[in-house]
Amino acid sequence: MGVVNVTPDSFSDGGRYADTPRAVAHGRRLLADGADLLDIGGESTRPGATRPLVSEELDRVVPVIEALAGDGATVSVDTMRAEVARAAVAAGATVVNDVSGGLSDPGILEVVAATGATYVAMHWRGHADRMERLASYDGPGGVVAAVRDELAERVSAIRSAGVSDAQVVLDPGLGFAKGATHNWELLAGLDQIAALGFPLLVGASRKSFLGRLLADEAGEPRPVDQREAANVALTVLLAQRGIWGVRVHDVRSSRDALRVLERLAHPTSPKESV
Ligand code: PMM
Repeated sequence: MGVVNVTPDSFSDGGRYADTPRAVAHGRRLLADGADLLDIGGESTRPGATRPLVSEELDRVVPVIEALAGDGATVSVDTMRAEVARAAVAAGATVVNDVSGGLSDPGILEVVAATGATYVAMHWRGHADRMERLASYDGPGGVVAAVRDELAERVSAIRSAGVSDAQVVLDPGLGFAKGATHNWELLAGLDQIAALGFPLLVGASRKSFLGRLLADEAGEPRPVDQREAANVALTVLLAQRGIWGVRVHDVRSSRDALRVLERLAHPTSPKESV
């Protein structure tokens, strides 16, 4: 899944694709790089971010979805709002990626049920202005058990809204009300989340826990645009564990790594011309 943030304030790409032509061009580049799915978002969820108006979010994502779905791309909308999800599906999106898992605007589940869209339900505890205060996981089993149990509660709500299990993908929500250690524990304990019985999506790309891992001797985190090799390592490891998808900003590097894995799985079937 390649990320197209049509926002002026995302931590990961800092507003580079904030207008329709640049966002569409970026989406096309990600497709050429081998993306299976494009995730179009109009709201930044970086810690401390304030929310856009519904009208602003619609103006950002709908024209981009129309253009990219019109090209034949499989498109996902990254939104927490029912109204935006409805307009996005009407514009050609077939996946609704809701970082709140239906907690922010429960009406989004009815939109998913009515349209038959695939629904990514991410683990979430609160909006960006307060999520850092919600990063405590003191119960038995720590962060992995808490995320598993809270996602299981979301699955109950999703089913109650009439969404079928076949539509659902779960996501542990790295960085959302989670510190760096929580993220690593979740990645190590992903099998416990997979045991809920749904495909998994993971978004690690460019996040600050990778910057901290790669910090310099003075403790300065590695800048956002220099964390790609670490992200590719995760893409490979997660693919080997059978994950449904990885949400990445640089599609080409992850796709190249997956091609190496695929080639190694079939070493004797010659494909290259030399
Ligand atoms: N992370 C971000 C935004 N949307 N959606 C899902 N399903 N999973 C994630 O981890 C996720 C997401 C934040 O990253 P960005 O600002 O670079 O898009």
